[in-house]
Amino acid sequence: MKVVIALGSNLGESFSILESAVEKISEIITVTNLSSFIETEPVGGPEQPNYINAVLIGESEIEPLELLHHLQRIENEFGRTREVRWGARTLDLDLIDAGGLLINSPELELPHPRAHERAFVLQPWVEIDPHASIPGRGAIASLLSEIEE
Ligand code: A4P
Ligand code: MG
Repeated sequence: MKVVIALGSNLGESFSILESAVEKISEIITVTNLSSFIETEPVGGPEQPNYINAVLIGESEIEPLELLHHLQRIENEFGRTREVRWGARTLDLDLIDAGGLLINSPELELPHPRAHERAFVLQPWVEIDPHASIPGRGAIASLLSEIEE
């Protein structure tokens, strides 16, 4: 199943954190496309540093919920030291889409409920898959141009 994962970091050595995260993710799924790492202004939350964001596409043999648990484990591998030192997260891994499945459980919502309104997800995603769409939301290129207006 084709899966889309968004990566973000705004504390610590964000570039190398994201690079290591991609390596760890590639131990679980076959990564087929990786976007550029882009610097983005924080959306929501308190005043905080800019983020580095990226999106990857992969081919997964495992179920979405199990994949989410792997992503959370990887977050924690970076998070433990991070939480002690910085009191905030250095790595956020969101599952954006998994084979177009619609899932609405407390633990996992697919497609990701906020992806369609976030340039920091749509822009790197368009770069690697310009014709992709979000089930129920539309083509990501159109969604991105609506935000940018
Ligand atoms: N969860 C449900 N569905 C999903 C899914 N599709 N993918 C649940 C991942 N997790 C999902 O996530 C909270 C809960 O969401 C989890 O328990 C999981 O079961 P979390 O990662 O622990 O917390 P969070 O990420 O702080 O919460 P939230 O509300 O998901 O935050 P967002 O929406 O991820 O926003 N600005 C820029 N420029 N770049 C960013 O990357 N990121 C955020 C975080 C805010 N502003 C940003 C960026
Ligand atoms: Mg998250």
